[in-house]
Amino acid sequence: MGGQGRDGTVVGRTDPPIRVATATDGRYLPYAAAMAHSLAAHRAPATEVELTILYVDVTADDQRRLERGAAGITIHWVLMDADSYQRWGVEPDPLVLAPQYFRCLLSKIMPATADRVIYIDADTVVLDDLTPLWNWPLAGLPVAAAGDLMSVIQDAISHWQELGLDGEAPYFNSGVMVIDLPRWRAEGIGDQVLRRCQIDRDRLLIRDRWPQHDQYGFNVVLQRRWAPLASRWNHFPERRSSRPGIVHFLGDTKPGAHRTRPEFTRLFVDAVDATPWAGWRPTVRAPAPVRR
Ligand SMILES: [Mn+2]
Repeated sequence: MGGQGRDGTVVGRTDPPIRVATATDGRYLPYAAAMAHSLAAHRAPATEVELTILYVDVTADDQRRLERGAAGITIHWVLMDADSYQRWGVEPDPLVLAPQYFRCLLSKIMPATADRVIYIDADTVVLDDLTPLWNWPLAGLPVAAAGDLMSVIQDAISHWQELGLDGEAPYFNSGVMVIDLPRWRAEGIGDQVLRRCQIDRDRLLIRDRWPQHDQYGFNVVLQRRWAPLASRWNHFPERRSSRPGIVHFLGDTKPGAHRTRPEFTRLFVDAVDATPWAGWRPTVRAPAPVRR
């Protein structure tokens, strides 16, 4: 299928479709619904999108409800319970049965013919067509990602020296990743990340406070081996931006939270209210009282 572009050139449909993956459990489902809706609503009409949702604790009824809010894209559901892990040859350690770790299994789950997938966390809204992200140059590296709020390894991993890391190497956020699947398969990157997190399971917090989950393992395994994404593809809602492509409500900056800029909370509200979860709002903690 194709059409005529404004300048008369033939505009083909993207072939293969843009493949996107996300992860959720029952608790995060309204986020996943808002993300899927925003992904469908902001794609260019000629862009075909397939969304694979890695899930646990989501009923068949809720799967159909989510699909109703995301008309125009194809959705595949993949159950991520202990049995599935075992089938994919991954030890179902309770630590890694959480949705944060589901992305580590993507190279086993995506079809063997797929060369790429864009992973996007569920706590996001997509505000643009993903074609530029889909075509992002990886320069032979396994992944492209954007820098985290913690800019370098030594800010996030206190025992970096013990691990033989370079403290000055940049630290990335694993919430949006463009993934080269053949390279992941060849190097067993997902398995390496899971193993690293299991070995260091008691050290996955920054300053004993902010859990890093998979992101810890990715940064240890892929130090200086990731291509930088423009920050507009993983924008943090406490910062200003006139044109973000994806807003990521990470950590304490959930929609409605005190550090989240109101224009980004509004974008989330618009997205979730266009789904069968209309009216749902995250529970956010009030800012900590001033200590006397
Ligand atoms: Mn996130």
